[in-house]
Amino acid sequence: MKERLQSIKEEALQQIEDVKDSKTLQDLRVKYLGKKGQITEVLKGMGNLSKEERPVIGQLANEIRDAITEALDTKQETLEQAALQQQLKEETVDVTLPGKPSQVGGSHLLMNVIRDIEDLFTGMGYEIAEGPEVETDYYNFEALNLPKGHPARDMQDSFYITEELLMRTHTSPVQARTMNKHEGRGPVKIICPGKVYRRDTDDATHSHQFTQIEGLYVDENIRMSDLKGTLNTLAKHLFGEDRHIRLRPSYFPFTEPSVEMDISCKVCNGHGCSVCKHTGWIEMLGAGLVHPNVLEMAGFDSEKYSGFAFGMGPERIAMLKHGIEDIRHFYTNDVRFLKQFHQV
Ligand code: 2NL
Repeated sequence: MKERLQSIKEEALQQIEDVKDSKTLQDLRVKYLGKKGQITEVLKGMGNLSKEERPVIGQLANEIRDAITEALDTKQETLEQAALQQQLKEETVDVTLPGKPSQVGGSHLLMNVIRDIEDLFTGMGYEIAEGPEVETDYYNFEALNLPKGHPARDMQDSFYITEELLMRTHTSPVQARTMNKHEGRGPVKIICPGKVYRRDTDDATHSHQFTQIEGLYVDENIRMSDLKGTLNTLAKHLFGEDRHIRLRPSYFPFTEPSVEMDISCKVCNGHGCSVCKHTGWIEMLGAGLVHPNVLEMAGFDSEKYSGFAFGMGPERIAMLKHGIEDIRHFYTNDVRFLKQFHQV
């Protein structure tokens, strides 16, 4: 019986030693120590032993059971530790790895152009003025020297809401409204950015909705030279110090005299190429001295006050700056187009 117990011990300790997972270890615990386990089986046969042998074998059996129990417990501890280490290793987070980039939006190219121009003019003492996009016939046309029946109204056909209400065709009504608020006292020094609407058929160069920035400076002794200096500063800010400007006579109902400003072509440096249609110049904006009628209607004494005004299209500026060939790119919202100009 002694030998039997000894061999059980040796076999058990060897098997416990070789175990690789806790499931097998649990099976071994049952195999050796369980109710139907091998030690129990041996002890059951103790009835056949002599009185002298019984305590000796009993003690030996206890020792062996304790030894196996301890081996099992130690192994279990070892396996649990190993499992924990493995789990820690697998679940390690490397905080130095780069994170997943999140999609960040950016401002629209037109907003970038508008803000750039706003910054330039606020730096020269201008204020930014805004007004309604649904406008009265009076402010959109009448106050700008475009009475009902004036032929120039045809060039700015609009979307009418009623006979007297329409989507504004330019940002000039904001300037007329601002002048009114000044109750005949200068200076008025503002730029007006915003959306405007025209009843046009959309194509590469026309959009029924587009943006404008207009500027207005009304005070005593404002002259053509003030306008020219301001436009020169604007042109160089937008297109580079090496650009030149020229003013050509033009016509707008709300200015007299009226001019159009060209900027020397950057591609050919004024020598003529396909971009400037071999003229060396590219048309950029319209401007002029505020018509006396417009000043008077807004409550200013046109004998005392004078002013200049100019208007431009941010779409056109952006198209010239970046070589964009179709105005519809601004409004079809293809992110592949828009992303090229994102500013955060
Ligand atoms: C253009 C031309 C222009 C103005 C806008 C203006 C406003 C008032 C009085 C006088 Cl309240 N003038 N605005 C003047 C000349 C030209 O815009 O081609 N814009 C895209």
